[in-house]
Amino acid sequence: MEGVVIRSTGSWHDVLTTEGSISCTIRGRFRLQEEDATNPVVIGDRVTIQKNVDGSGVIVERHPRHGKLSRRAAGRRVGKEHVIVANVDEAWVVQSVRKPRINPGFIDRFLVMAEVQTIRAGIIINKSDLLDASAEEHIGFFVELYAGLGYDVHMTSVKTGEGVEELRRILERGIHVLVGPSGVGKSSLLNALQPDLKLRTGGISEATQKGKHTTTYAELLPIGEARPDGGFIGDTPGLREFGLVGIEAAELSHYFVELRDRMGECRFPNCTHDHEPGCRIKELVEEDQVAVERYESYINMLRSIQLGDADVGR
Ligand SMILES: Nc1nc2c(ncn2[C@@H]2O[C@H](COP(=O)(O)OP(=O)(O)O)[C@@H](O)[C@H]2O)c(=O)[nH]1
Ligand SMILES: [Mg+2]
Ligand SMILES: [Zn+2]
Repeated sequence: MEGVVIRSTGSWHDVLTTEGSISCTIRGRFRLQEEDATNPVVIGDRVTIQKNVDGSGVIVERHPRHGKLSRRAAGRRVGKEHVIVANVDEAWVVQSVRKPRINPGFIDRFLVMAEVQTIRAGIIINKSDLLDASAEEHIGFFVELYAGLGYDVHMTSVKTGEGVEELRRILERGIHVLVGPSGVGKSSLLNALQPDLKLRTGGISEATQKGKHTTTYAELLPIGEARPDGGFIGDTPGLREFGLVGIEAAELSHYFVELRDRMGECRFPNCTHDHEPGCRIKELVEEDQVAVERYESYINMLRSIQLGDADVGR
């Protein structure tokens, strides 16, 4: 029997099958297909199970993964990765028009993370009901910028319902993750998409929210009908601290889609597009062919990497 791991609490894994959810352990001598990863089974994994007479189950095989979302393993063991959600089809960064205002640095770090992990990425800009004339211009600029780079961009409002149905049609297929700072409306959006989730929203200051109300185990929340081949949103404490797995300063520009194909035009092959003479990327910024906002994000991330502090998602 096959299914998808929808909850993981350490030694027990809930596997959603066509017969419902089954609590499973992992077979003792479970063979790891990827021995450089720290965890054998995570939410999103497609697995084969055997049912026990008492109704529980045993995971006997993990199917090959695609689109996994990982972070560096604790202790910075080089090369070791810690997968937090498997088989991610699309990762979304959630921002809001105002309260809090859009943070392009956050978006760009997230997009780099998605490019590193070769996961399709999208941007949700919530609270479109708060658009006024000045915000319209500012937000419109970023919508065009990111859509022009090839990312999916959606404007939504939980208050008016704008864009919510459209988003539901996307999220009810495949495995998705939502990442975003506190207060942008992630929980409100999920409640609007799936009212039976009843997630807590707003009203708590960011400082007090940190200790309380934290997800303590990893879970896939179904969007629409709960079926093994249905749509899910990954919800895990690990999402708050994922980072760039072993990324080097000299390769950072590979993960900026508009820089990727132009780097060969710099004088030095290992150009970091910072201080080097003959840098074509800096010319492109001056010629307005590369957005200065993206270049600034690039330089900020370059500094983080050079300082050994390359975590994103905070
Ligand atoms: N005006 C407006 N407020 C919203 C919208 N979505 C959420 N909010 C409010 O924003 C605050 C934070 O929402 P919440 O869902 O808790 O954000 P989270 O921290 O990202 O989960 C709450 O007071 C919500 O009522 C929206 O589309 N428009
Ligand atoms: Mg929330
Ligand atoms: Zn350069």
